Amino acid sequence: MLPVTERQRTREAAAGVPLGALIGLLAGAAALGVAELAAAFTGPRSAPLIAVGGTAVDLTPEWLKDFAIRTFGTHDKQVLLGTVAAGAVVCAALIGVLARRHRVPASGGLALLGLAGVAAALTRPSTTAVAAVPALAGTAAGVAALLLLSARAARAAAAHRACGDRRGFLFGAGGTVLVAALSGTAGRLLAGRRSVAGARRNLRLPAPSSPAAPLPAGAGLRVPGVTPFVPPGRDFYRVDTALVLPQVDPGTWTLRVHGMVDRPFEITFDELLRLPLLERDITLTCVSNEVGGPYAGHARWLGASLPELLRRAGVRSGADQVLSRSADGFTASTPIETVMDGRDALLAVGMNGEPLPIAHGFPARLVVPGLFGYVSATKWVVDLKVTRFADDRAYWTRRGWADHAPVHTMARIDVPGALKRVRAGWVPVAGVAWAQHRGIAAVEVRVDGGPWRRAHLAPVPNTDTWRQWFLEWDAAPGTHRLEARATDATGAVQTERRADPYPSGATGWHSVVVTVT
Ligand SMILES: Nc1nc2c(c(=O)[nH]1)N[C@H]1C(S)=C(S)[C@@H](COP(=O)(O)O)O[C@H]1N2
Ligand SMILES: [Mo]
Repeated sequence: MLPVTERQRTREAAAGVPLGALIGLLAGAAALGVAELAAAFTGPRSAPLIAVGGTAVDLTPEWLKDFAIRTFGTHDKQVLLGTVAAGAVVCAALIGVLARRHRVPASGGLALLGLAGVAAALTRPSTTAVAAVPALAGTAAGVAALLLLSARAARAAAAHRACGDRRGFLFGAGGTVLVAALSGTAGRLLAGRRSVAGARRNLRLPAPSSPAAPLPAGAGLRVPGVTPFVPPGRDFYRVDTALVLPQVDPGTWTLRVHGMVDRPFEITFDELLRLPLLERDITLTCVSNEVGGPYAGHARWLGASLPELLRRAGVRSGADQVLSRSADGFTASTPIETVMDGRDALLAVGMNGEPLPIAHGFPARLVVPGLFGYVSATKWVVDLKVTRFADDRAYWTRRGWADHAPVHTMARIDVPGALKRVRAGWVPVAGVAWAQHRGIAAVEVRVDGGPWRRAHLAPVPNTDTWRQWFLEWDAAPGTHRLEARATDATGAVQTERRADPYPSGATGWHSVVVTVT
């Protein structure tokens, strides 16, 4: 072997960095591919990146979550998973570079990352010990690939690029890519078979025993730009903590009703469909919605009466909360008093004449008119525990959000849009307003702080839905501020006081500035 000069050594070490990074990335890919395959059997939430991402969601402080929702909106999940993936890429590359010189510490580093994946998977709500398997299997594959590839790369370098040894490395690298790609793809395909999309398609919902009255003619204004009264399913806002959609099979679904009750029971989906089903128009809103924001949606729901189910169980005195739990461990605490006060609280199975979309809770969810979603609208619901606020907290209330969260009276200006330019003359000003279960009695609009003018209100089927409103504005050239406020049917005027969503929902008047030319 030729003597190696200092310069050669430095040059080789530098050249080793990209190769090291490549080795790290290949080992990381093998780890994630094998983990993905294992997760096809143990459930998607046990896949390391998803488990770490889910843990990150749960540990994120409220201010950062607020910022993420505000900045990325409903793309917050993609941004989070992208960040976790980018972190994994950087770690894998660094470990690969380290492995060129120090194989044992590098393997230890990779094993530590794997352990973080194991810890994240095991501490997700509603999991069992098998959730550790994907991260463990992935770590084993990753460490094996790391040791093999760095050993072969070292041998090739030592033999000064003798052809045979370089070939050894290339075979190893090719094999690793193959393992990563095959296991990853197989994992994806197998996981696809867990999808309940087929079960949803085959499901026929029974007719309601209590149908909703037809929507009054004109409930939806035909003003371009105003939200449709019943938005198409894909436009219905979605807010939840699920990084992968829970796939809950109606064939094995049960709902357990227990806790402070005289007669705990469990029902299957077939039994649920045999109960009297109510069809009701109810608008749902999210506590995270900013003034003027998009997190409100309306649907015609089909479901069993929630108070009826609680009466069947026999709520004991002293209980003041229903703690509902979803298949993926999310929980919501709903005041029993509200559920039992005569409003149409539903254990819903249908949305707009179809089974619930998977993203909106298939096969069953709660809907309680008048409460924000986080204290009432548990999707993929599998468990109802009758309890007390003094004893049990829920996912968001544990993080400081309010226990009692009735929706605030809110008017939103849909047209003209903020910062839009409009032609001088008669301009339609229109939008939606909501005060679920109290009802909207008036919407008023003012321009540049002038006198309030009453808007025309579209008819509504009941007090649990949003209401569209409309006004013609004689717009003069210049820049103008439009403000809207609603009055609910108890006579209370929407408060002007600005509040952030945290901890009990945003308040204040929605305003838009427009330029008239
Ligand atoms: N399982 C589960 N259910 C959930 C949530 C969740 O994170 N997980 N989020 C709640 C919140 S905060 C809201 S506003 C509504 C939103 O329902 P949607 O996604 O159908 O619009 O679902 C509620 N139900
Ligand atoms: Mo929400």
